[in-house]
Amino acid sequence: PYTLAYADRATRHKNPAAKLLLETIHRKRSNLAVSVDVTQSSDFLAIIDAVGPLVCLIKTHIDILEDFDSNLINKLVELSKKHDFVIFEDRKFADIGNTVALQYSSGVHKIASWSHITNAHPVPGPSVISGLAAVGLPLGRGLLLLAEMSTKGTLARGEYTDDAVRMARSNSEFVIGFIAQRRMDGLGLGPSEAKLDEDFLILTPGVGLEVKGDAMGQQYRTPDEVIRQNGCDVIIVGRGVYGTNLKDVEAIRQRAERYRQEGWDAYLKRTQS
Ligand code: UP6
Repeated sequence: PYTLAYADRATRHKNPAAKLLLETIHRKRSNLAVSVDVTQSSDFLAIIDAVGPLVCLIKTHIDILEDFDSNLINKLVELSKKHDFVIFEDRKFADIGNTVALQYSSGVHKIASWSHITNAHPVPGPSVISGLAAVGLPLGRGLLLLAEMSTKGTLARGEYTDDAVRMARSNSEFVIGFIAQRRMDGLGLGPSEAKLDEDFLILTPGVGLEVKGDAMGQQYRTPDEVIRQNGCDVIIVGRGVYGTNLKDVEAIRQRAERYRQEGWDAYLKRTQS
């Protein structure tokens, strides 16, 4: 198993966003990221305020908010300071370098100005990384590549996943890890093969305790499967935490605590066995 401790990795990591995430995980005893995929700002902020103390990271899809304004970003950043969490805008960039640089820096959302971490599909090739790095690196940001997806029938597998790892290796100043379903051992991300100066984070969506999937191709595994059995670093949970009644923030908080506990126990089991 992959036994390196978050705390040790935090001291060694050179990218500021990755370092902050590893430190936050260690400090809060939480490898839980909550994905707040709701369309109203009031729900968005209330959910983040409720789960904030329990998470290492809040994942956003800022473009689904119907009443977005720049003041919302001020409130999100305030909450990230109040509750000590990292922000990850799940933008899934996938265009030519020039376009992604503009999408990342500009428009109404100005993602680079507030999101510590964002992600990109490897499909355009290395230029998607250089385009985003031109904006994000000077700001101390980090990028995740989507090496695999949680969905049924995903095309991100095999050679595509291997190439994503190679692209990351050639750009490891800015690329801090992957959205993936497992630690890709055969590719040198495991404990035996890993170079000492290399540390990629594995953030994993498709996590649920109650159901195995949804009606639109999503597939869920448990925190134990993801963290202990597959060596991932962070569980990303959306509907499993915020559920269907967005007003019941106490129930949302309780579900977040359950995922935090299960994710942390799975990490302890992995690293202490
Ligand atoms: N996400 C996945 N699978 C991927 C990549 N990203 O589910 O391979 C994102 C979705 C959603 C969240 O865009 O925001 O993770 C999962 O939400 P859920 O827990 O409600 O299914």
